[in-house]
Amino acid sequence: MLKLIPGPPGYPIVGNLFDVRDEVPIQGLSSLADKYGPIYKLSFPNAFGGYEIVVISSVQLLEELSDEKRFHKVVSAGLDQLGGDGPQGLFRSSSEADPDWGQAHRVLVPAFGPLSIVDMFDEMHDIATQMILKWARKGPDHRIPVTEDFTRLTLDTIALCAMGYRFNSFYQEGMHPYVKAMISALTAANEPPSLFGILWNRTTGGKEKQLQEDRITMNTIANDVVRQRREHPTDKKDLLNAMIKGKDPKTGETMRTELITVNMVSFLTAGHETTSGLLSFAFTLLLKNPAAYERAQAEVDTIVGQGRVKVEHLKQFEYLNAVLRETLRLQPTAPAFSRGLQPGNDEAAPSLGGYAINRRTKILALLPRCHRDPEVYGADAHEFKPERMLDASFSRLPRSAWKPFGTGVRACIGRPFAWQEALLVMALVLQSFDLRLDDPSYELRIKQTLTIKPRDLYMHASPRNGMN
Ligand code: MNH
Repeated sequence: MLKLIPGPPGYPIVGNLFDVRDEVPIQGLSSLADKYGPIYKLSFPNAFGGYEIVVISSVQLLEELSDEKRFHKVVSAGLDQLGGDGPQGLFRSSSEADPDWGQAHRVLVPAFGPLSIVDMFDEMHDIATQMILKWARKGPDHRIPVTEDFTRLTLDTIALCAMGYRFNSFYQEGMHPYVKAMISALTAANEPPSLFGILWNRTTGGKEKQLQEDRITMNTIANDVVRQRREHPTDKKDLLNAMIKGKDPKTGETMRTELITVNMVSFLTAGHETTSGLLSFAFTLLLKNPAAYERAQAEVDTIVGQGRVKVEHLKQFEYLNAVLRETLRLQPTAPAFSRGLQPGNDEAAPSLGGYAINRRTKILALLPRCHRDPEVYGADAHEFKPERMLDASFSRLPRSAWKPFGTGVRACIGRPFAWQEALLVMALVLQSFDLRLDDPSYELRIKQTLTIKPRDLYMHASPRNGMN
């Protein structure tokens, strides 16, 4: 006999709308988990029959949800709004059966593989050095807006590595029109839906027009870059050339321009916010935990000394690796992902964890909770302890204990890219500066757009001796 999923009662017409209207949506969802447990249900009735979201918060449930035979990715409302009509990029494709997803996946998996990423190291180093120089020039009294500077860094890095394009964010106060449009689109997409929107199955808070304009701006600029590359071919090893030249091993076909453009836009978007958040959280957590900070800096000093950070160094950074893993455990910057029943799943009575679900149920894996499951991580699950993420213990964790990059065939394609970039930047910053918080009593607060970042975080950087 399948059990019924508990959940807040809700109201007529609006259902549970008011239960999730938190300024930081994942915090609202987490409080509900405190009240209703590791699996609960929210309902949103509307003129089209409505939908149901089931929120899960334990490693065991996440393990079951990760079964690719039974479940697959479904596109959540937040992601859906970013898109628009026309072909879908990798990220937003609603089905693995979509031939556009299949083609882009097969063409891009090698381009995102560890070997190709190593080729991007020098360009990553170029942009990271721009940030280091800026901090050094501004000196120790400068109040570094941490999340803003890391966002400049990650955005410039993905644009340069993906398509040889320089936004030069460290050399200007104003924003590039692409960046302006992208921020505006991300803000609009994050607007909570109005009551009207819920009733009419529209997920944006009346920002349709704004989103439309922003999408056109981004597409036009990206399309222009693709066109210019086609007119002036290069042999640069980047994602754009991989898409222009790559033949789908299954069909032998190359990607059409429209699809290349839409994927380019999705890399620029998916490829910067999460990594910027990761770096911001990593430094916050280190600054709040001086012993970990010292161990991380000592590792860089031992392995690199005062010379140039090289790609060969990265795999020796065992402790930095653990710091990044532990950061994404506590603060998974893409804090949730959605799955639903696999179309081919013909279970007569679909279920999850012994609870009844239905064909259209969206299941949300609430990562900050799953990642702090006391069954797996113990009573100190809320504490920052990179030691528990060193290879020896990391490899012994249950498979679904750490899923900041999602799961299955739709897991993050940019993981090796993000990891190389984050390790390099950590090493360069720790090698070059002694850091301190602007407000020594800063307590971590969270700001959520689609991703999460620390709010109001400022620090100071004093150049260390022998900086180069
Ligand atoms: Mn990324 C998918 C997290 C960096 C490009 N990414 C995902 C998913 C998660 C995720 C979670 C799965 C989402 C879902 O199931 O709905 N990504 C991250 C994190 C970082 C990150 C935490 C950095 C830290 N991602 C990057 C970078 C790029 C990128 C960098 C590009 C350069 N991610 C993608 C793409 C997908 C994805 C593309 C979609 C893959 C697919 O659906 O086939």
